[in-house]
Amino acid sequence: MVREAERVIDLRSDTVTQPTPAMRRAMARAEVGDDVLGEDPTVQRLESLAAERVGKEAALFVPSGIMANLVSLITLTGRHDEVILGSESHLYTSEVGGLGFLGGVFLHVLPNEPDGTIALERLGRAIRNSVYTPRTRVISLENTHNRCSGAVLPMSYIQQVAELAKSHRVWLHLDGARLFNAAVALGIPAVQIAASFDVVNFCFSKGLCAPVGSIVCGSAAFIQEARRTRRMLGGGMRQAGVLAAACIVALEQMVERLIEDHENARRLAEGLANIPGIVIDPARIQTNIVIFELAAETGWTPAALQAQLKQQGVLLSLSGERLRAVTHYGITHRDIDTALRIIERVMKRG
Ligand code: TLP
Repeated sequence: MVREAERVIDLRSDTVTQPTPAMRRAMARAEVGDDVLGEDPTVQRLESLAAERVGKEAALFVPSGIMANLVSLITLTGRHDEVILGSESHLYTSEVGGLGFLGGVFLHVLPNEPDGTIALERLGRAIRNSVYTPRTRVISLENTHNRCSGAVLPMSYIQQVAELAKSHRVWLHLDGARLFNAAVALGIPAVQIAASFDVVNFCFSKGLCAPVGSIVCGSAAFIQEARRTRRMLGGGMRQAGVLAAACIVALEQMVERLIEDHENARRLAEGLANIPGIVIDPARIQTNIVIFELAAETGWTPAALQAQLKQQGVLLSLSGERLRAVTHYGITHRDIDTALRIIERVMKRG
């Protein structure tokens, strides 16, 4: 088979993005100090900018999204406590069970609906605090929802969960690894989404293109405690300003353009829907993650198709038993059309 892609079209994740030239310049120039001693001015600038963007008092820079989740949830919980979270959440499916292992926290898992929500009645029934049970301390939501094809949680749903959490004196946490994708898709500032949550994490190193870094945002008292948790986990960084400088550029320059990734994802989903044997409802694609299935009669398994496409220069990832394509900075309309042509051609041969 003749290879059509002139270069590799890497749709495995938005984590594969390279830092932009503006980021590299900012990194080279960054003023730095020892951040564990509280002396890195660039990290401090990033933390106040991030806190402001989500309307919280303070923020804490951490190396990764997984550490952001760990720092947040370990800080909010103690012994005998549990966190309620979704069966499809990244926290439950992809973080090596670290919250249980490192935090000694019980993970109370409820089924995610296909739109990334957890049914409200189910949540209401699950909250518990008796002598027989762990004590529910936190509800954790994910927005956008990775394994639910980048679904954006409806604002009305978030508000209802927040009321429920408040009435039971339970904290509400957001794994907002792709919070800005949700905000851009809804056409509202991120602060509006974040307002319902006590603690919000987001990542700079996904669609926003920074090389490294995530952040935890919350009240000043919470962040003070979170700083201890980060240190305990070994996440205190020294001259981290070189990284924070890129994250500042990410926040200032890379948010608005996420709309292009969403358009490309929709274009991809619509094209995939026209390929015989691919099962996808393009109307469900709201952001930059496109998850699809293969009809059994095609004879293709997701892993086999993934391997064949790789040989043709199109890289996809697996999301459970399904295939996943993620659009991001550097992926153009043209790449999407090329990828679609290659997928159609490869599948015909199967
Ligand atoms: N997600 C990665 C993989 O781990 C699957 C990806 O390619 O999508 N929360 C959410 C919702 C995430 O999607 C991810 C990463 C994380 C947390 C963890 O972030 P990192 O990788 O920075 O620790």
